[in-house]
Amino acid sequence: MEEEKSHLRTIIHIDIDCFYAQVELQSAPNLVNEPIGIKQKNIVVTCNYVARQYGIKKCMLIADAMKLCPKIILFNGEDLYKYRQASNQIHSLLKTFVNDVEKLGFDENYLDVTELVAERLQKNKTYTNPVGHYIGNFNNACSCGCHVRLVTGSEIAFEIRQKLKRDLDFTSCCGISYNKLLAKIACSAHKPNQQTIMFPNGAIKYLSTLGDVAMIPGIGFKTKESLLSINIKTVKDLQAADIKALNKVFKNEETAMTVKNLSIGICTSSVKKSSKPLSLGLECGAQKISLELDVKQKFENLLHRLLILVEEDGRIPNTVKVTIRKQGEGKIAQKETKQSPVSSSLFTHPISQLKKESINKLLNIIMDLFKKIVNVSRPFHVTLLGLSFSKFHEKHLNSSIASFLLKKGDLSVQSTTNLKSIENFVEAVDEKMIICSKVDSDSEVEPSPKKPKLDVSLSQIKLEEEKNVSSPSKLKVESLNLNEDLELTKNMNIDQDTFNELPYDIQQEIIREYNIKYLKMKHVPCSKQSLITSYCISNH
Ligand code: DCP
Ligand code: MG
Ligand code: MG
Repeated sequence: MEEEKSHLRTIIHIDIDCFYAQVELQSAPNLVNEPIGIKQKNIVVTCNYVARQYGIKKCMLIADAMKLCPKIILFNGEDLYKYRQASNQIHSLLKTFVNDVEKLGFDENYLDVTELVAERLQKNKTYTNPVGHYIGNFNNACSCGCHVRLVTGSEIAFEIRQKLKRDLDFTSCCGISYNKLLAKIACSAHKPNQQTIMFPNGAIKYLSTLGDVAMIPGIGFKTKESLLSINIKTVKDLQAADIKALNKVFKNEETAMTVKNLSIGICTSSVKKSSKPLSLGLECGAQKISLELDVKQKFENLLHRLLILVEEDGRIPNTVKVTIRKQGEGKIAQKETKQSPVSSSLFTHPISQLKKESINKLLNIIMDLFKKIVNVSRPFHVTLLGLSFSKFHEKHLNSSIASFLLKKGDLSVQSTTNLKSIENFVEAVDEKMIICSKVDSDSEVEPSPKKPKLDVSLSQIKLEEEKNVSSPSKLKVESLNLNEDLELTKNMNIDQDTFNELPYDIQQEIIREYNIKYLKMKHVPCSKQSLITSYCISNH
């Protein structure tokens, strides 16, 4: 009875078939029946299902793939721009069905369709058959009524897959169950372009056929190692494991129970609505960078690429951060970071029309930060350069404080950098580029290009265990006197450094309160503040 309470939700897990390959084939539809692969460095990161018939697998060495299928056509997949764009379109389409959509990686999403199912069942009481495949005994229905809910969920999943095909031309797979774990496992049961329901009466048996414990989403490398130490290798072994033995190895009863529960299909994790990342960043690694000119050029490349991400994101960043890995003599290389506020006025939208002067200003800030970490008057050896933007705020440039604070100089610049030239620029970058966008949940982990995947099943596991969330740097913010908001705060009798460390929203709240106070006092101290004041009047 207690178990049945856990069947109340209806969750859909959706995964796009051979994602990168489908994206590439959209611009080469004549190749749809040919074996194609997507390469990053010396690896085929994915391939279409025609190529899979030759035995080619995801993350195979190109040399091995060529042996299996010499006529395979390879696309270069090192620039993630198209994939990221498609990924965002897919996520937006899914959000037209329900609000609660959690993005997992580039091509996977969870949808909690519990309410939608309830609405449909209320309107339409007729009992329908499952759409697609199912695991478990459909005729031996659970007394809690979840069979009917899951069948309704399978209708919704079918509609979603149809819409994805019709609107965005992607085929996909869906798993439908009463929790995230089982929905994800069901999704992989029949591929490609199919869907599967996992009924509760089929879950334990199906899980026992998965083999390696690492096949369970949520069991990562460390957990697998701990389990191996007590000779638990397969899901079946884990299902039969003595909880006392697990308590001993994990030294924590809760963890032991969670791990054991996963093996029998119990998972209480909720679908967390994906939010935008806290920061957007890129890194560029190299054997040796020792000239200031090279550093500047590499930062310029990173900046152009990063601005494309900012454009797609749609928000305006308020802080820029530089990361450097220095190779000291005889010392172990360590990463160092410095950050600085940046003025909103530098970011006009669309970014494609960003003024050259703004880009140069940003580059100067970046180089100043670099020089705070590296003494360029002496020989230096850097092996990694990183750039990120953070402290975002939603853009409403026409009505925001930022637009009132636009500097006259920023408006007078003529030349623009268009997006096409930015893209061309990006192609010229040959070092390993790593997207290091960290998010405030485990929802989006973007695959790094050119990175061999040692174990496909392990890297797929991103549920609870391997949260790799970077905390915002606690480094003191160096004011470069370029942020008008900050200039304003100098009049406000508050500690500048403390103010710099505050999240953007709170900074704005303080400024707003300050101005409201001034309004009450009928005193407007300077022209910039009077602009903010007028903003306050028109918006409150
Ligand atoms: N990817 C990557 N590096 C990895 C794993 C994946 O670059 N180590 C990329 C290529 C894939 C995309 O992420 O197209 C989605 O990963 P999937 O595991 O979902 O693989 P596919 O969508 O390609 O194939 P499938 O049909 O098996 O889902
Ligand atoms: Mg996929
Ligand atoms: Mg996937």
